[in-house]
Amino acid sequence: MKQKVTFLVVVMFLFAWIGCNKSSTTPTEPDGTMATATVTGTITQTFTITPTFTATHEPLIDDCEDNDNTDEWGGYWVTFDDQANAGTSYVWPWSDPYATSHGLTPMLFEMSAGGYNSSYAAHITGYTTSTYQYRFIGMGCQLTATAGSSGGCHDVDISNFTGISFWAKGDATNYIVMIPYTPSYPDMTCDSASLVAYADYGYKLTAVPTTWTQYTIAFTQFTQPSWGSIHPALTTVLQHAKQIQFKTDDPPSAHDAGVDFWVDDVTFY
Ligand SMILES: [Ca+2]
Ligand SMILES: [Ca+2]
Repeated sequence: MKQKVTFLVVVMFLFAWIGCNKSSTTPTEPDGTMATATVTGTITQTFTITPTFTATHEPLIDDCEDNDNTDEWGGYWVTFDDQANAGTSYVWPWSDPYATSHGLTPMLFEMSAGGYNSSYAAHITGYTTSTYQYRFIGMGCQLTATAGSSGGCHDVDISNFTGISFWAKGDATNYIVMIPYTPSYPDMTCDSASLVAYADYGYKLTAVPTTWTQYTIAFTQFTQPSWGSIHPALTTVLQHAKQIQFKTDDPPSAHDAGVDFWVDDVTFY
């Protein structure tokens, strides 16, 4: 933006005799007329503002090698379970609801030793129980620092990427990678329910092998479950992404005996 401001300032000094100040004098011209001072100036200001609000991210979400609970996009790794559905499924690292309901101090996500060709990876263990019919546990990597904060809940537009790639290993059961669609800033009820009644876009990872396996999934391969009744465009969901989730998938009972799921080198492409 360029703005040119020109000021023409004309100041006329008029001195009036008030009568009480006998020492004051009135400037006069040689011919005796009252003096008039004229000041003329030009002020030119030129400035340019270049917007820098377009955040650019490297595609890598996390290779987990710094062994902390945050990813390269500034978000947090988290776990979740069906405690909020009155379920009793268990995930390690603990979900906050599990810790709270058991009188435990909530724990930060911990990476596990033994990544894909590397030192660390994200890993969950645990089990599901039939207490909640649609039982589940899972983990997610948030894509903004405030994605899980009720005072922030900022999303990010990932629609410029083609898809997501990662290495995973499991226990020969089914998991699903999902992009939850939840309210985001400036809607401050952002911790409320899913915008699609939990029928999120996802891609099923069938019988995840017990050895590291690479998955490369175009977003166009993500679909909503057949029972979903709310169908936003995939692009809309990608434009308001807050988290990538990895969750146990049908059949639910398959995970009652135990869960062992790893993921590493999570990246968009
Ligand atoms: Ca790693
Ligand atoms: Ca990290």
